[in-house]
Amino acid sequence: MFEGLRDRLQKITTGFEKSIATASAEPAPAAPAAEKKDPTLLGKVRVLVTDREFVISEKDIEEPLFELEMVLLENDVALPVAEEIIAHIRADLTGTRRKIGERIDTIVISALKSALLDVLGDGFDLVSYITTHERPVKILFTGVNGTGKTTTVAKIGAYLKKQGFSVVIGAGDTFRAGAIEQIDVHASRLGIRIIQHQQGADPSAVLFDAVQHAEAHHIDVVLADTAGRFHNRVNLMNQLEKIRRIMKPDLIVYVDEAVAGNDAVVRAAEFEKSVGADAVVLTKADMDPRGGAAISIAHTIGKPLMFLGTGQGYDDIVPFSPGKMVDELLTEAA
Ligand SMILES: Nc1nc2c(ncn2[C@@H]2O[C@H](COP(=O)(O)OP(=O)(O)O)[C@@H](O)[C@H]2O)c(=O)[nH]1
Ligand SMILES: [Mg+2]
Repeated sequence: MFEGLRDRLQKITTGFEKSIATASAEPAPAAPAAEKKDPTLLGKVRVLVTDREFVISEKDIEEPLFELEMVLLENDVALPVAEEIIAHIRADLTGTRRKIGERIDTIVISALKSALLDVLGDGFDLVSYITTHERPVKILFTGVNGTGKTTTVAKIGAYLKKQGFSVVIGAGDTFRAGAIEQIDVHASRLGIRIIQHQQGADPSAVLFDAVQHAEAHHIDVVLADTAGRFHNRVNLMNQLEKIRRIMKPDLIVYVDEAVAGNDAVVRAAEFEKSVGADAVVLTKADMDPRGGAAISIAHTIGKPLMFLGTGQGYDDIVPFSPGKMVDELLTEAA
């Protein structure tokens, strides 16, 4: 996951190392330690020799920062997000006093970490959401075709079952041939109850039934699969609006694939504007060497990333953790 970006980030921290090391050949003016009043000559010598520090200036890091921005953009990080990361690191590093012998990569990595954490947001803890909300919690999954919605519904069903919740799935993709069978196969493998109608039926009616079933049987969570659609296809978007009015989801989850990079971010923003989204799942992170979508999506649309899909098996889903993502990207470099 994200190995291409990780390799490049590793090289970048070396770039900072070189650039700052060159700049350090010139001692910085008056470091605070040197300003300590020490009347003795011995004291003055000690200050000069052991407390010599260098101040990192904006100029010293200009080149590696530019290089870093290029790396971020080449790895599909959205431009405004890349700019924000760079500004954050520049502000963090400029004026930093560095003692002779102190490792620069430690300073750079910690600035990069805090910049990444800043844009990654907090994630979304679905288990605690369900625990603290009235049941059934109704979750509507939406997004374009083929990105992994149906698989994600099955994976989240399996995940929630393992966490001790009861689950019902609503087969709301009545549009595509084979879609009902697909989710039906997942549900029966996982031992999850599914509510389905015929192909071509009104998806709002199916999902309404799924909610009623959950209410009647005190089921904790309704997971609603839907047909893929583009935000600019008026009919399908109207249909989604109808589903929203009838099913009254507690959460709308936008699903897209990490491998789509910036396209996923742009589409997520469009969906957020038209039907709304409360959280995002990015699938196929296992096939994404770049990581740009995962880095940019939450900050761009202002909604948290909830899960990453990491493969085709039911267990291949992980709650998104900003800390883990940053470690994943900077592990080799740390
Ligand atoms: N490698 C990988 N493949 C995935 C992941 N999630 C879904 N897929 C695959 O993507 C394809 C489309 O998934 P599907 O759930 O049918 O997408 P939908 O059209 O949005 O419902 C299937 O072949 C899935 O197995 C994932 O996290 N990693
Ligand atoms: Mg589907």
